[in-house]
Amino acid sequence: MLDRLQKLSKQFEAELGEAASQADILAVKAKYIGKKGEISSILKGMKDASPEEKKTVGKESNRLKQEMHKAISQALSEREKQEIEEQLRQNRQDISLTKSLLGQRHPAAYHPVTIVQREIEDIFTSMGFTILNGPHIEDDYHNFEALNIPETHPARDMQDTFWFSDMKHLLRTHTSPMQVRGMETHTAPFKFVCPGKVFRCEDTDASHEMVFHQLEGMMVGENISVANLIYFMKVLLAEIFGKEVEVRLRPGYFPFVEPGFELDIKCLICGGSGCSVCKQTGWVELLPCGMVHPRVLEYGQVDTDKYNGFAFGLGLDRLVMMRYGIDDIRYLHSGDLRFGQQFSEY
Ligand code: FA5
Repeated sequence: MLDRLQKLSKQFEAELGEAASQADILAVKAKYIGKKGEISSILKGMKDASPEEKKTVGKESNRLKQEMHKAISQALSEREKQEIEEQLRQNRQDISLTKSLLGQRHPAAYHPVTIVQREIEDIFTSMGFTILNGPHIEDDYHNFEALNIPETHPARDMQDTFWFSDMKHLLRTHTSPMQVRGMETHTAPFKFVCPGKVFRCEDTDASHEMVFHQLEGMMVGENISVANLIYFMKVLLAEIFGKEVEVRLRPGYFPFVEPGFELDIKCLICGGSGCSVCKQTGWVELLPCGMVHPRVLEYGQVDTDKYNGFAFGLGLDRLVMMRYGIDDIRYLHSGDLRFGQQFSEY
Protein backbone atom coordinates (compact mmCIF):
# COMPACT_ATOMS: atom_id res chain seq x y z
CA MET A 1 0.00 0.00 0.00
CA LEU A 2 2.78 2.40 0.86
CA ASP A 3 4.30 1.69 -2.59
CA ARG A 4 1.01 2.51 -4.20
CA LEU A 5 0.86 5.79 -2.30
CA GLN A 6 4.37 6.65 -3.46
CA LYS A 7 3.42 5.95 -7.06
CA LEU A 8 0.29 8.04 -6.68
CA SER A 9 2.34 10.92 -5.35
CA LYS A 10 4.64 10.88 -8.42
CA GLN A 11 1.71 10.54 -10.79
CA PHE A 12 -0.03 13.46 -9.06
CA GLU A 13 3.04 15.68 -9.39
CA ALA A 14 3.38 14.89 -13.09
CA GLU A 15 -0.30 15.51 -13.85
CA LEU A 16 -0.43 18.73 -11.84
CA GLY A 17 2.68 19.93 -13.67
CA GLU A 18 0.89 19.44 -16.96
CA ALA A 19 -2.42 21.04 -15.91
CA ALA A 20 -2.64 24.16 -18.06
CA SER A 21 -5.89 25.72 -16.92
CA GLN A 22 -7.78 26.17 -13.67
CA ALA A 23 -10.22 23.50 -14.86
CA ASP A 24 -7.33 21.03 -15.44
CA ILE A 25 -6.05 21.68 -11.91
CA LEU A 26 -9.48 21.12 -10.40
CA ALA A 27 -9.79 17.88 -12.38
CA VAL A 28 -6.47 16.67 -10.88
CA LYS A 29 -7.76 17.65 -7.45
CA ALA A 30 -10.95 15.64 -7.92
CA LYS A 31 -9.00 12.66 -9.27
CA TYR A 32 -6.66 12.41 -6.29
CA ILE A 33 -8.22 14.00 -3.23
CA GLY A 34 -11.88 14.24 -4.20
CA LYS A 35 -14.52 12.19 -2.34
CA LYS A 36 -14.24 9.44 -4.89
CA GLY A 37 -10.56 10.09 -5.58
CA GLU A 38 -7.54 7.79 -5.45
CA ILE A 39 -6.65 8.48 -1.81
CA SER A 40 -10.20 7.86 -0.62
CA SER A 41 -10.32 4.59 -2.52
CA ILE A 42 -7.06 3.47 -0.87
CA LEU A 43 -8.46 4.28 2.55
CA LYS A 44 -11.69 2.45 1.76
CA GLY A 45 -9.68 -0.59 0.62
CA MET A 46 -8.03 -0.84 4.09
CA LYS A 47 -11.05 -2.49 5.71
CA ASP A 48 -9.34 -5.90 5.95
CA ALA A 49 -5.80 -4.65 6.68
CA SER A 50 -4.07 -5.27 10.03
CA PRO A 51 -4.37 -2.49 12.66
CA GLU A 52 -0.64 -1.82 12.28
CA GLU A 53 -0.95 -1.43 8.49
CA LYS A 54 -4.10 0.69 8.86
CA LYS A 55 -2.18 3.04 11.14
CA THR A 56 0.88 3.48 8.86
CA VAL A 57 -1.04 3.71 5.62
CA GLY A 58 -3.67 5.98 7.19
CA LYS A 59 -0.98 8.34 8.47
CA GLU A 60 0.85 8.38 5.16
CA SER A 61 -2.39 8.90 3.20
CA ASN A 62 -3.32 11.89 5.34
CA ARG A 63 0.13 13.40 4.97
CA LEU A 64 -0.01 12.93 1.20
CA LYS A 65 -3.52 14.36 1.06
CA GLN A 66 -2.38 17.48 2.89
CA GLU A 67 0.61 17.84 0.60
CA MET A 68 -1.66 17.51 -2.43
CA HIS A 69 -4.04 20.13 -1.03
CA LYS A 70 -1.16 22.52 -0.60
CA ALA A 71 0.18 21.85 -4.09
CA ILE A 72 -3.28 22.32 -5.61
CA SER A 73 -3.92 25.67 -3.92
CA GLN A 74 -0.47 26.86 -4.91
CA ALA A 75 -1.08 25.84 -8.52
CA LEU A 76 -4.48 27.56 -8.49
CA SER A 77 -3.15 30.84 -7.17
CA GLU A 78 -0.24 30.80 -9.64
CA ARG A 79 -2.64 30.13 -12.45
CA GLU A 80 -4.85 33.01 -11.32
CA LYS A 81 -1.84 35.31 -11.25
CA GLN A 82 -0.89 34.22 -14.76
CA GLU A 83 -4.42 34.87 -15.99
CA ILE A 84 -4.45 38.40 -14.51
CA GLU A 85 -1.08 39.11 -16.07
CA GLU A 86 -2.32 37.79 -19.39
CA GLN A 87 -5.38 40.06 -19.20
CA LEU A 88 -3.25 43.06 -18.31
CA ARG A 89 -0.96 42.27 -21.22
CA GLN A 90 -3.91 42.10 -23.59
CA ASN A 91 -5.44 45.36 -22.33
CA ARG A 92 -2.15 47.15 -22.35
CA GLN A 93 -2.25 50.74 -23.56
CA ASP A 94 0.79 52.76 -24.36
CA ILE A 95 0.23 56.13 -22.73
CA SER A 96 3.75 57.34 -23.23
CA LEU A 97 4.49 59.81 -26.01
CA THR A 98 6.77 58.56 -28.73
CA LYS A 99 9.88 60.54 -29.45
CA SER A 100 8.54 61.65 -32.82
CA LEU A 101 5.32 63.00 -31.29
CA LEU A 102 7.24 64.83 -28.60
CA GLY A 103 9.35 66.50 -31.24
CA GLN A 104 6.36 67.52 -33.36
CA ARG A 105 4.81 70.92 -32.60
CA HIS A 106 1.04 71.25 -32.72
CA PRO A 107 0.27 74.95 -32.81
CA ALA A 108 -2.77 75.76 -30.69
CA ALA A 109 -5.50 77.95 -32.13
CA TYR A 110 -8.55 79.80 -30.94
CA HIS A 111 -11.83 78.51 -32.32
CA PRO A 112 -13.17 80.84 -35.03
CA VAL A 113 -16.36 81.36 -33.01
CA THR A 114 -14.21 82.55 -30.08
CA ILE A 115 -12.24 84.87 -32.34
CA VAL A 116 -15.34 86.53 -33.79
CA GLN A 117 -17.16 86.59 -30.45
CA ARG A 118 -14.25 88.45 -28.84
CA GLU A 119 -14.11 90.94 -31.71
CA ILE A 120 -17.82 91.64 -31.34
CA GLU A 121 -17.45 92.04 -27.59
CA ASP A 122 -14.68 94.61 -28.23
CA ILE A 123 -16.84 96.47 -30.74
CA PHE A 124 -19.76 96.71 -28.34
CA THR A 125 -17.75 97.51 -25.22
CA SER A 126 -16.12 100.36 -27.14
CA MET A 127 -19.66 101.70 -27.65
CA GLY A 128 -20.49 101.50 -23.95
CA PHE A 129 -22.24 98.10 -23.82
CA THR A 130 -21.52 95.68 -20.98
CA ILE A 131 -21.12 91.93 -21.48
CA LEU A 132 -23.38 89.51 -19.61
CA ASN A 133 -23.26 85.75 -19.34
CA GLY A 134 -26.19 83.56 -18.44
CA PRO A 135 -27.13 79.95 -17.71
CA HIS A 136 -27.58 77.27 -20.36
CA ILE A 137 -30.29 75.65 -18.25
CA GLU A 138 -33.20 78.02 -18.18
CA ASP A 139 -36.70 78.02 -16.80
CA ASP A 140 -39.93 78.50 -18.65
CA TYR A 141 -40.35 82.00 -17.25
CA HIS A 142 -37.11 83.45 -18.66
CA ASN A 143 -37.04 81.50 -21.92
CA PHE A 144 -40.69 82.01 -22.83
CA GLU A 145 -43.16 83.62 -20.47
CA ALA A 146 -41.39 86.90 -19.70
CA LEU A 147 -40.62 87.20 -23.42
CA ASN A 148 -44.30 87.45 -24.14
CA ILE A 149 -44.54 83.82 -25.23
CA PRO A 150 -47.24 82.35 -22.95
CA GLU A 151 -47.80 78.61 -22.75
CA THR A 152 -50.54 78.64 -25.34
CA HIS A 153 -48.73 80.89 -27.80
CA PRO A 154 -48.11 79.39 -31.27
CA ALA A 155 -44.61 80.91 -31.25
CA ARG A 156 -43.52 78.13 -28.87
CA ASP A 157 -43.61 75.79 -31.87
CA MET A 158 -40.83 77.85 -33.44
CA GLN A 159 -38.54 76.68 -30.67
CA ASP A 160 -37.74 72.99 -30.75
CA THR A 161 -37.03 72.67 -27.08
CA PHE A 162 -34.96 70.20 -25.07
CA TRP A 163 -37.08 69.99 -21.92
CA PHE A 164 -35.94 68.45 -18.64
CA SER A 165 -38.19 65.76 -17.22
CA ASP A 166 -39.78 68.21 -14.74
CA MET A 167 -41.11 70.11 -17.80
CA LYS A 168 -40.19 73.34 -16.00
CA HIS A 169 -36.54 73.57 -17.01
CA LEU A 170 -35.00 73.45 -20.45
CA LEU A 171 -31.80 74.04 -22.39
CA ARG A 172 -32.20 77.63 -23.52
CA THR A 173 -33.40 77.77 -27.10
CA HIS A 174 -32.07 81.29 -27.67
CA THR A 175 -30.07 83.95 -25.83
CA SER A 176 -33.17 86.15 -25.47
CA PRO A 177 -33.78 85.04 -21.83
CA MET A 178 -30.77 87.24 -21.13
CA GLN A 179 -32.96 90.24 -21.98
CA VAL A 180 -35.08 89.29 -18.96
CA ARG A 181 -32.10 88.50 -16.73
CA GLY A 182 -30.39 91.73 -17.83
CA MET A 183 -33.46 93.76 -16.85
CA GLU A 184 -33.51 92.00 -13.47
CA THR A 185 -30.01 93.23 -12.66
CA HIS A 186 -29.89 96.61 -14.46
CA THR A 187 -31.89 99.79 -14.12
CA ALA A 188 -32.74 101.76 -17.26
CA PRO A 189 -31.01 103.22 -19.17
CA PHE A 190 -28.69 100.29 -20.02
CA LYS A 191 -27.15 98.46 -22.92
CA PHE A 192 -25.58 95.02 -22.92
CA VAL A 193 -24.64 92.07 -25.14
CA CYS A 194 -24.73 88.40 -24.13
CA PRO A 195 -22.97 85.73 -26.19
CA GLY A 196 -23.47 82.03 -25.60
CA LYS A 197 -24.53 78.56 -26.61
CA VAL A 198 -28.12 77.73 -27.39
CA PHE A 199 -29.78 74.36 -27.98
CA ARG A 200 -32.49 73.21 -30.33
CA CYS A 201 -33.81 69.78 -31.08
CA GLU A 202 -33.72 70.01 -34.85
CA ASP A 203 -32.21 68.28 -37.87
CA THR A 204 -28.75 69.43 -38.86
CA ASP A 205 -27.71 70.60 -42.31
CA ALA A 206 -25.14 72.99 -43.82
CA SER A 207 -26.55 75.95 -41.87
CA HIS A 208 -28.32 74.31 -38.89
CA GLU A 209 -26.84 72.75 -35.78
CA MET A 210 -28.45 71.49 -32.59
CA VAL A 211 -25.97 73.39 -30.44
CA PHE A 212 -24.97 76.75 -31.83
CA HIS A 213 -24.11 80.26 -30.68
CA GLN A 214 -26.07 83.46 -30.55
CA LEU A 215 -25.20 86.90 -29.35
CA GLU A 216 -28.05 88.82 -27.81
CA GLY A 217 -28.01 92.59 -27.61
CA MET A 218 -30.35 94.95 -25.82
CA MET A 219 -30.40 98.71 -25.49
CA VAL A 220 -32.97 100.52 -23.37
CA GLY A 221 -33.10 104.28 -22.99
CA GLU A 222 -35.16 107.34 -23.83
CA ASN A 223 -36.39 107.78 -27.40
CA ILE A 224 -34.60 104.78 -28.88
CA SER A 225 -35.60 104.28 -32.50
CA VAL A 226 -35.30 101.79 -35.35
CA ALA A 227 -32.66 104.16 -36.76
CA ASN A 228 -30.51 103.53 -33.65
CA LEU A 229 -30.97 99.80 -34.11
CA ILE A 230 -29.91 99.93 -37.76
CA TYR A 231 -26.92 102.10 -36.90
CA PHE A 232 -25.54 99.55 -34.41
CA MET A 233 -26.16 96.65 -36.80
CA LYS A 234 -24.31 98.51 -39.57
CA VAL A 235 -21.34 99.28 -37.30
CA LEU A 236 -21.19 95.64 -36.25
CA LEU A 237 -21.16 94.28 -39.80
CA ALA A 238 -18.74 96.89 -41.13
CA GLU A 239 -16.25 96.13 -38.32
CA ILE A 240 -16.54 92.36 -38.62
CA PHE A 241 -16.26 92.18 -42.40
CA GLY A 242 -14.02 95.19 -42.90
CA LYS A 243 -15.91 95.87 -46.12
CA GLU A 244 -19.40 96.70 -47.36
CA VAL A 245 -21.62 93.64 -47.26
CA GLU A 246 -25.02 93.49 -48.86
CA VAL A 247 -27.87 93.13 -46.35
CA ARG A 248 -31.62 93.30 -46.53
CA LEU A 249 -34.15 94.11 -43.84
CA ARG A 250 -37.58 92.53 -43.95
CA PRO A 251 -40.41 92.22 -41.47
CA GLY A 252 -40.03 89.35 -39.02
CA TYR A 253 -42.25 88.06 -36.26
CA PHE A 254 -40.96 87.51 -32.72
CA PRO A 255 -43.44 87.94 -29.84
CA PHE A 256 -40.88 89.88 -27.80
CA VAL A 257 -40.34 92.68 -30.34
CA GLU A 258 -42.70 95.02 -32.16
CA PRO A 259 -41.95 95.83 -34.89
CA GLY A 260 -39.66 92.88 -35.61
CA PHE A 261 -37.21 92.45 -38.46
CA GLU A 262 -35.10 89.82 -40.12
CA LEU A 263 -31.74 91.13 -41.23
CA ASP A 264 -30.30 88.83 -43.91
CA ILE A 265 -26.86 88.94 -45.44
CA LYS A 266 -26.17 88.22 -49.14
CA CYS A 267 -24.60 84.75 -49.01
CA LEU A 268 -20.84 85.15 -49.11
CA ILE A 269 -20.31 81.46 -49.86
CA CYS A 270 -21.95 81.57 -53.31
CA GLY A 271 -22.06 85.35 -53.81
CA GLY A 272 -25.86 85.15 -53.98
CA SER A 273 -26.18 82.63 -56.78
CA GLY A 274 -27.55 79.93 -54.45
CA CYS A 275 -25.89 77.10 -52.45
CA SER A 276 -26.61 74.66 -49.62
CA VAL A 277 -25.82 77.26 -46.95
CA CYS A 278 -28.40 79.79 -48.20
CA LYS A 279 -30.73 77.02 -49.36
CA GLN A 280 -30.47 78.32 -52.94
CA THR A 281 -32.02 81.68 -51.94
CA GLY A 282 -28.84 83.76 -52.11
CA TRP A 283 -29.58 85.18 -48.59
CA VAL A 284 -28.71 83.96 -45.11
CA GLU A 285 -30.81 84.80 -42.02
CA LEU A 286 -28.31 86.35 -39.67
CA LEU A 287 -29.56 89.00 -37.35
CA PRO A 288 -33.19 89.09 -36.29
CA CYS A 289 -34.01 92.19 -34.31
CA GLY A 290 -36.69 94.70 -33.39
CA MET A 291 -38.03 97.18 -30.88
CA VAL A 292 -38.56 95.55 -27.48
CA HIS A 293 -42.24 94.77 -26.89
CA PRO A 294 -43.63 96.97 -24.04
CA ARG A 295 -44.93 93.85 -22.27
CA VAL A 296 -41.37 92.51 -22.06
CA LEU A 297 -40.20 95.81 -20.58
CA GLU A 298 -43.00 95.60 -18.06
CA TYR A 299 -41.88 92.10 -17.04
CA GLY A 300 -38.47 93.72 -16.45
CA GLN A 301 -39.96 96.53 -14.30
CA VAL A 302 -38.90 99.15 -16.86
CA ASP A 303 -40.98 102.33 -16.87
CA THR A 304 -42.50 102.16 -20.37
CA ASP A 305 -43.74 105.76 -20.23
CA LYS A 306 -40.15 106.89 -20.11
CA TYR A 307 -38.08 104.18 -21.77
CA ASN A 308 -38.11 101.98 -24.83
CA GLY A 309 -35.44 99.94 -26.56
CA PHE A 310 -34.23 97.56 -29.22
CA ALA A 311 -32.96 93.99 -29.10
CA PHE A 312 -31.24 91.67 -31.55
CA GLY A 313 -30.21 88.00 -31.61
CA LEU A 314 -27.22 87.46 -33.88
CA GLY A 315 -26.58 83.96 -35.31
CA LEU A 316 -22.90 83.84 -34.38
CA ASP A 317 -21.98 80.60 -36.16
CA ARG A 318 -23.49 81.84 -39.40
CA LEU A 319 -21.63 85.13 -39.12
CA VAL A 320 -18.40 83.14 -38.67
CA MET A 321 -19.24 81.06 -41.76
CA MET A 322 -19.79 84.21 -43.83
CA ARG A 323 -16.64 85.84 -42.56
CA TYR A 324 -14.35 82.87 -43.28
CA GLY A 325 -16.21 81.29 -46.22
CA ILE A 326 -17.02 78.09 -44.29
CA ASP A 327 -19.59 76.19 -46.32
CA ASP A 328 -20.91 73.86 -43.63
CA ILE A 329 -21.72 74.77 -40.01
CA ARG A 330 -20.86 71.21 -38.90
CA TYR A 331 -17.14 71.89 -39.42
CA LEU A 332 -17.35 74.32 -36.51
CA HIS A 333 -18.15 71.50 -34.08
CA SER A 334 -16.10 68.76 -35.70
CA GLY A 335 -13.22 69.07 -33.23
CA ASP A 336 -10.84 68.48 -36.15
CA LEU A 337 -7.54 70.14 -35.25
CA ARG A 338 -6.72 70.71 -38.94
CA PHE A 339 -9.85 72.85 -39.20
CA GLY A 340 -9.11 74.91 -36.09
CA GLN A 341 -5.50 75.55 -37.01
CA GLN A 342 -6.50 77.49 -40.11
CA PHE A 343 -7.72 80.44 -38.08
CA SER A 344 -5.15 81.69 -35.63
CA GLU A 345 -2.20 80.84 -33.45
CA TYR A 346 -1.62 81.87 -29.89
C1 FA5 B 1 -34.23 83.94 -32.19
O1 FA5 B 1 -33.64 83.00 -31.63
C2 FA5 B 1 -34.59 85.20 -31.47
N1 FA5 B 1 -34.36 85.02 -30.08
C3 FA5 B 1 -33.74 86.34 -32.03
C4 FA5 B 1 -34.19 87.72 -31.64
C5 FA5 B 1 -33.59 88.33 -30.55
C6 FA5 B 1 -35.18 88.38 -32.34
C7 FA5 B 1 -33.99 89.62 -30.21
C8 FA5 B 1 -35.56 89.65 -32.02
C9 FA5 B 1 -34.95 90.28 -30.92
P1 FA5 B 1 -34.09 82.81 -34.54
O2 FA5 B 1 -34.74 81.55 -34.15
O3 FA5 B 1 -34.40 83.30 -35.90
O4 FA5 B 1 -34.46 83.95 -33.49
O5 FA5 B 1 -32.53 82.63 -34.38
C10 FA5 B 1 -31.66 83.73 -34.48
C11 FA5 B 1 -30.52 83.43 -35.42
O6 FA5 B 1 -29.83 82.25 -34.95
C12 FA5 B 1 -30.92 83.05 -36.84
O7 FA5 B 1 -31.09 84.21 -37.65
C13 FA5 B 1 -29.75 82.25 -37.32
O8 FA5 B 1 -28.70 83.11 -37.75
C14 FA5 B 1 -29.33 81.55 -36.06
N2 FA5 B 1 -29.88 80.17 -36.01
C15 FA5 B 1 -31.15 79.79 -35.80
N3 FA5 B 1 -31.25 78.45 -35.80
C16 FA5 B 1 -30.02 77.97 -36.01
C17 FA5 B 1 -29.45 76.66 -36.09
N4 FA5 B 1 -30.18 75.56 -35.91
N5 FA5 B 1 -28.12 76.52 -36.32
C18 FA5 B 1 -27.36 77.63 -36.46
N6 FA5 B 1 -27.82 78.90 -36.38
C19 FA5 B 1 -29.13 79.07 -36.16
